[in-house]
Amino acid sequence: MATRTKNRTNSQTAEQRYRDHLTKADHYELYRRMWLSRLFDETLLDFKKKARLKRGNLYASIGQEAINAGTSLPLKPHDYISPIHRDMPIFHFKGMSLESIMCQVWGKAEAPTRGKDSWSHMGDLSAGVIHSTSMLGSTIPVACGVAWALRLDGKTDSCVVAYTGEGATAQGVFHEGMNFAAVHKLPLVLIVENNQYAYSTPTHLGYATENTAARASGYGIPGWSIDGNDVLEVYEHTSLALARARAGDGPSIVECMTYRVRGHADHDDTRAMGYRPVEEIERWQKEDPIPRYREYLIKNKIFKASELPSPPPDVQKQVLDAAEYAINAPEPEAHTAMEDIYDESAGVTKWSK
Ligand SMILES: Cc1ncc(C[n+]2csc(CCOP(=O)(O)OP(=O)(O)O)c2C)c(N)n1
Repeated sequence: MATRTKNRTNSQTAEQRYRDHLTKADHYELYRRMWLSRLFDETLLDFKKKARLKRGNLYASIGQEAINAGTSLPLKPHDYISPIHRDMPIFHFKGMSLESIMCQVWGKAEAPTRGKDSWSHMGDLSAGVIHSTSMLGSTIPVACGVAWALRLDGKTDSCVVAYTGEGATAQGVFHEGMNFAAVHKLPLVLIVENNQYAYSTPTHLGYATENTAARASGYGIPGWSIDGNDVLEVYEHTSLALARARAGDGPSIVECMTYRVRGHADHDDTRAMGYRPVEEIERWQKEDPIPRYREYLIKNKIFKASELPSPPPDVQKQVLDAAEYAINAPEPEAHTAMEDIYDESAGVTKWSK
């Protein structure tokens, strides 16, 4: 695992200098976002256990909260994200309401897909969230397409941040997308959430390079493999990659080394204990990004311990209220099942029996 420089010196690197721009309010926002991510997952897992949520699989990002918070804070409203299944809290940080995300989880009429699809298979272009799908790796060329369109439209200050797991970097389309982005210097930042397992496949069976950031040199672009459980390190490198993209210098890869604390999804939790060494799980639990950051904030006298409740009660209430909102929201009506499927304005004929 990459380690962070403990004592900052005058010879800070370009990416480290971004930390100095953070205000006290920014630090609290990073802390809040990490807790919101944790509570989002824990609340849904609890609701499922209690049968108050009876559908779908839950792909938790527990342990990966530093990535959710650190990559989302530097984004501007006119940027876009191309997220994947473990990024549900980031949909919210990019501008979608927690209520609409919860309605998607419960399949309600108010959900972006109006109950037609599950979990992260949704998007909202008005918030800058590109629709996420199950086709891992294929999200990269789609993100490149959006970045290309931004360029053609002259929107030089807008970037696309695409997320992927380390497993999906082995897909052919991933390579084609990254190569295309590099050749055309597209404003793309790729965040690799390297949580050490692609379902039950460990990294040494997934790639033979030292890490997935090493692939960047094959595309002729910068790649950093960083401590993905250190929210400030994630924030710094995302900020640097975004600055490069906005300046027209093209894409970069930020690989965040982290750990998938639970199974692939909730149905895999028990089995996951079997395919991972217990010592490995315990070692990574000690790297929990939330207490690590809390300790940093207190040690560096940015906050007093009493100012950092764990969890912050207002965040807990926000998540619970949004879940209750979805539970009480109306179910979709049957006739809406065939709506928004075909673009009839483009002459596509509606399916009929
Ligand atoms: C093209 C494709 N192949 C297989 C799958 C099935 N699948 C869903 S998630 C997953 C594991 C992905 O691992 P990784 O990319 O490392 O992300 P993680 O789930 O670990 O965050 C697989 C194999 C899929 N959705 N799409």
